[in-house]
Formats: sequence, structure tokens, C-alpha cells
Amino acid sequence: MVSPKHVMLMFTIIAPSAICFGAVYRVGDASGWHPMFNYTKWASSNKFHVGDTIRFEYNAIFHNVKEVTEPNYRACNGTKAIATYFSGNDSFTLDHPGHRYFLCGFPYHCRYGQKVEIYVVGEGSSPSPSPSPVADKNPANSASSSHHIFSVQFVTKYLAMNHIKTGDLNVHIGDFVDIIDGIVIGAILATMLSANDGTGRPIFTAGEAVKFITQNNSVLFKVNKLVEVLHCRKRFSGRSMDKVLQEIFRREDGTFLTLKATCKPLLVPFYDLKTYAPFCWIFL
Ligand SMILES: [Cu+2]
Repeated sequence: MVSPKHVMLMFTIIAPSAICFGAVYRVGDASGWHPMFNYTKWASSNKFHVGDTIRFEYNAIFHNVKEVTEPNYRACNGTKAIATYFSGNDSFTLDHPGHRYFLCGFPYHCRYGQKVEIYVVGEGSSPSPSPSPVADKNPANSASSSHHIFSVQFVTKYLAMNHIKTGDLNVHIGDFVDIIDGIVIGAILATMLSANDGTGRPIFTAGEAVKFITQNNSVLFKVNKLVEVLHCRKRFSGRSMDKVLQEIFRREDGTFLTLKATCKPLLVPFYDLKTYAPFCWIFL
């Protein structure tokens, strides 16, 4: 039985970090704690001192914080954590100099970049600078885009449940969901999840779609430098995105997918509010 469902996309508004006597650093600044963010770059742009505090803010449904050893940090192994935190708002006072290693223990999140190494310099060094929220230069790495990824990760779990229920390992999300929508990355994901191979079967699994987006993020969202200089606005190169999408939206016989191939038949009954006349829209 197929019932219409929307893949909902979530957005968060995050307030800048507060400053106390020892500096308080919000991990990831305005972006917070999630995959698809360059925490190595973030950590290297700050100088952490003994007495400072780092704070992880995140949605505890999707993430946690594990402090781990260096080898486990490198291997993205959260199974033997020194400690695990899951309040959604976890603060750590940096009480000794040296390196500390944190990662998210949810499957694949560390591999998608949700890990941070904090190097704490000893007392007596120059005073720590006030942390300032640094906006991620690449909107494809913003909190909203990662939430698109989370939505699909959620869908992947839903799919795994259906694998168990139906016993069919070849089921795709497009077999169960009539409507998939989204904007920007969400739109690409939605298109990938519903693109069919010519026989009506969806081409990509949710996992393949997530993998594709995460691996091609920088190419999909390549900044058009000329427009940026001329109009002082950040614009992405449509040509670069076209190129990537043409590669992916191609069937085995070499034909490119059209809009029709990425849509599922859909019947929308509605009525005119003025005349109460019934209508039906059929999208094919
Ligand atoms: Cu996570």
C-alpha cells in the first residue's frame, strides 16, 4: 500500500556563542555540531587555552559527543570512548594543555567529518582571543544542507526497516514514497531518489544518493567567481552543477534522464474555493 508522504526538511536557527572569563568556544560556531563541516579548519582558526570552555550544541536525536583517544579519533572509532555525552548541549572545560579528541558516535557521522581535535596551549601563553562566529564559506556545508543529509539518513533507516519487513533487499525509497521534495541539496536528493531506470524502478538507493552528494559537494556548489566579483554576491556555477548532474542522471544505455523520468505519477484532487468545483491534477 502506497501512501503520500513528504520528506520533511528541517532548519535550525542557532544563536552565537557567549563569552565568559575563560573564552567559551561553540564548536563549529554558528554551524554547530554535525557532519559535513570542516572542524579541522575551525579548530585551527582558534587558539584554545587552559581555562577555556568548548561547547557542543546539537540535536541529541541525531548526534552525540564522544571523547576518544587519538588512534580511535583517527580511525573514527567511537566504540571505546573515554566518555560519551548526549545532552545536546555539552560543555568541556579545557583544564590541561595538550590534545583532546572528540567525535560523534552515530554511524558514519565521524567519517562525514563530525570530529574535532582540540589542541590546548598551556597557561602563561598570550590571552585567548574572543571567539567570533565564523560563517561557513560554503553554503553547501551549512546546517541546513546537513539536515537534508540527515533527512535522507532517516529515510535510509526507514528503507532498512522495509528491507526487513518485505524481505526484499532491492527495495528503493521511490517504491514507497509518492512525493519527495526539497530545495537546493534536498532537490537533488529528491530527484535522485525518484529518478527511474526506464522500467519504473528508482535508480539510486538513499545511501547511494547521500554518498554522491557528500562526495560531490564542492563540485556541485562551485562558486562562480566572476559573478561574485561583478555583483558582490555569492553565486554558484550552474555549468559545474550541470556537468555533475548530467553524469549521474544517465541511464545504462547512455540516455539522459528528462524531467518525466524523475517524476512519479501523481493524482491531486482539489476543489475551487469560490465555485466548489472539483478538479484533478495528474502529474505524469
Ligand atoms: Cu552526529
